[in-house]
Amino acid sequence: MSFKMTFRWYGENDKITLDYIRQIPAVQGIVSAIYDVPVGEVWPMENILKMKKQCNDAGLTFEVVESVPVHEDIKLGNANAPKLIEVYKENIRRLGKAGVKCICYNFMPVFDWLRSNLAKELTDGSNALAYDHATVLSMNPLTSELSLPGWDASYTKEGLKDLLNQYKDIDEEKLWKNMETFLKEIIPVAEEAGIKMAIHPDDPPWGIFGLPRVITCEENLKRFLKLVDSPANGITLCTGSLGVSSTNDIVHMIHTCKGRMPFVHLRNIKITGDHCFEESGHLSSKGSLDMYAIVKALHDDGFDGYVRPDHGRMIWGETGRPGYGLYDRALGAMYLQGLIEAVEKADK
Ligand code: DNO
Repeated sequence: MSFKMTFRWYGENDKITLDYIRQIPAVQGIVSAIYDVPVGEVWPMENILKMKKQCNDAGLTFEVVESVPVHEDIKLGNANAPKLIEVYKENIRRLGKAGVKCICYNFMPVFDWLRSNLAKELTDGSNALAYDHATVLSMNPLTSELSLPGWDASYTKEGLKDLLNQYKDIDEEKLWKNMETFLKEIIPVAEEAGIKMAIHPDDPPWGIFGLPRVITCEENLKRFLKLVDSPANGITLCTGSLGVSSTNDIVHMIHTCKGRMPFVHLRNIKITGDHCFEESGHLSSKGSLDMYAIVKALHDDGFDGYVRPDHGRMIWGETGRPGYGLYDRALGAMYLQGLIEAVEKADK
């Protein structure tokens, strides 16, 4: 099967259980990670196998890990990097042994995904994550009370200040260099382990707080793929991350990166102004992206990999982890599966 529909699960502490997820008809597999091991440490085999068993017992596969986080020292390329890269390699080997086929990770300095509002009310009464550039520019990461899911809550104010200081000398070119060093080490290990590495684009795809971000546009995706020209060096094509930049043409990117996208996050967004957006429902007509054209482009290029609905709105009174409720992601999975079935059958 070419499109394997998956669903993100945050492990035993996720109030959305595997029993619920298995009831979404389209979903075949789980995307998860070992969450109780600090970044930069080896994941115990026993935890990995336990997760696999939990998924399999629920009738779901466990072939995609999102994420194995990259330690800041690797992105900084400092003296600790070599030993942390060895740890990373060991995690790849272990996941390969457990049958994992794809690892999603990112190379965003300090902050992962960033939003200014975690619950913006939309016109239909649901709420969703949103980003307003002026609000973000006015925030000081050292004093802000804003707690975002992508922010590592374990940073103390001092720790964060120190980290931001270390990045003072890291411009885009240095970040590229450190990324290349990392890839040259890990990709051969991934090849051997039967794993495809899939870097997640920067979200949003522009620099923030003076920190460099490079996985942002088609030209840079091409550059990335050439750093190590192997099928094991791939991209997580996250339509919602790349799509908020009006100069990014997702369908064009899909053709450009053909064969190098083992994992796709299919999510719609609505561009609401210059560098401003909100996360809309998955349906094409609700946002700025043509989800049909995206699914069709993947199919036309012979896509073979994992997809998942991404952030959902909070609907029907649901509360919980922003972007990761059950209902809207389940609607997304079914809508996307409808598009997939249609493009596949139209070809027969
Ligand atoms: C947000 C996600 C990201 C993603 C990481 C991958 O919901 O898409 O946090 O998991 O960036 O490393």
